[in-house]
Amino acid sequence: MNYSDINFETNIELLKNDALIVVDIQNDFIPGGRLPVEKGDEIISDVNKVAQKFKEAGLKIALTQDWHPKNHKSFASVHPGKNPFDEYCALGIGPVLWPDHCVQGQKGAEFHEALNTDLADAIIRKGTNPQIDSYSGFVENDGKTLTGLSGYLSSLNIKRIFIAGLALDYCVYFTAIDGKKLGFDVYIIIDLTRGIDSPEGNISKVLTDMTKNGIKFIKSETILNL
Ligand code: VGL
Ligand code: ZN
Repeated sequence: MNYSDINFETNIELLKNDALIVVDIQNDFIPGGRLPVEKGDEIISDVNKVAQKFKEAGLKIALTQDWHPKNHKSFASVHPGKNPFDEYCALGIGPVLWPDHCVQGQKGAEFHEALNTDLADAIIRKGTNPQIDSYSGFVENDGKTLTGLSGYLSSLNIKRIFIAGLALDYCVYFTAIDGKKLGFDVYIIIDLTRGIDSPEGNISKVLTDMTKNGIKFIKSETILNL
């Protein structure tokens, strides 16, 4: 499935049980960083505008932050002989290994300076267990350990989540899938995402999978024109 095959929801209003989730807009995922997502910088100014809309509507905004201890098991550098993007599968790690990225306390783990973090109500850090990755903002890659994001949203009676950020085929995708499994109505603001596409074809695969799972897609203009 290509971007051009997406069916967009156009009849959207912001409602009181909505929240915005902004995934991993951190220096290491932006061109110049250690795990750069191509054109990742292009989404930031409109993410801020959408966040402003949510704020004006009195709605919550949560950011996720990839936040790894150094020597995280997802880093190729901790596996002798392995290189970034090599295939590797272990419980909670894989299907590929990554360059060192988003190391706790380092510049690469900070939110990009263009992102308006003042608008955030909550920041959820993930990937903090050295042995287990967390692509999803909700559940670690062991499939069971919660980050707390679902509790935060549920306690506020949030029913519908809108997701933007990086990377489409990893953290955005898994956040969307888990959000849906946890009972939220999930919308991806597709033009406010960019993907890694590793292995090649991964973006196409996740677009198909999200569609099959009842995740919906909108364009940022639909929100910005409200
Ligand atoms: C991500 C790979 C490793 C992401 C995080 O934010 O999509 N991808 N860690
Ligand atoms: Zn990571």
